[in-house]
Amino acid sequence: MKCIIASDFHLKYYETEEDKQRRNIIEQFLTSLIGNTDCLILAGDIFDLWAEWDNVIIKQYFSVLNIFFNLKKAGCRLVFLSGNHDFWLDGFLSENIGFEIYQDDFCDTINGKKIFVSHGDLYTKNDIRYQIFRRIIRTTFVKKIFRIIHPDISLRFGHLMSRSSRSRKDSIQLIKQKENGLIQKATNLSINKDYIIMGHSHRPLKIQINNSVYINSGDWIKNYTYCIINDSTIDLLKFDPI
Ligand SMILES: [Mn+2]
Repeated sequence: MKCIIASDFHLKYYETEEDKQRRNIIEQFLTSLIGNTDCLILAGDIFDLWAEWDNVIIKQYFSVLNIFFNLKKAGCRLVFLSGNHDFWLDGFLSENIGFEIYQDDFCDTINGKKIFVSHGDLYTKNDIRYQIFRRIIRTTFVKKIFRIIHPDISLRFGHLMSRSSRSRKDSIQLIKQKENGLIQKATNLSINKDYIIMGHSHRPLKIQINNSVYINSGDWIKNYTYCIINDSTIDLLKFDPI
């Protein structure tokens, strides 16, 4: 059984030329999986922002959503874990495309190996303020407020929010601290999991912890990396576009 795990595409709805090129590479990658992949697990921050209304989805995501739909039609199991950018999921991905949706963690046994997948934002550090913020922003109440406003206006606002959070450059020390939080979580899990996979740090990594393997799936802004489970092996690979 072939299982692919990827995270942090950060697909945008207001695209620069660079974003378009990135999306082309991501679409090439996803298309290459159709018909030869049994399971695709998306481990968060696939969309730079996800929102949907009773009758509306974001049209700029159409081409990628179409590839997911074709993957599903070709018999691929689809799993979607929310990240810290795409959590207001309201049924489109599950009902119209066929994703299984998970808000925090995903555990399963694949090829006889116990796997744990999570985006990672919950585990970067012991940050109570973030955990409270995370809980509040995911409530139906906040989601409804965002949805009351016309999509063209609320999405512009969402774009500004996402841009300002990105322009806040984290220091090397903070990045290291985040990465260490993920490794710490992986170490705790290594007692009863074979493969532990997370994203969020945007820094691809594969290390052995006790008898387990911890992989960080990296990102599709700089690294274009993904994780593959084939038979009884796990690997971290880089996608080479044509
Ligand atoms: Mn993230």
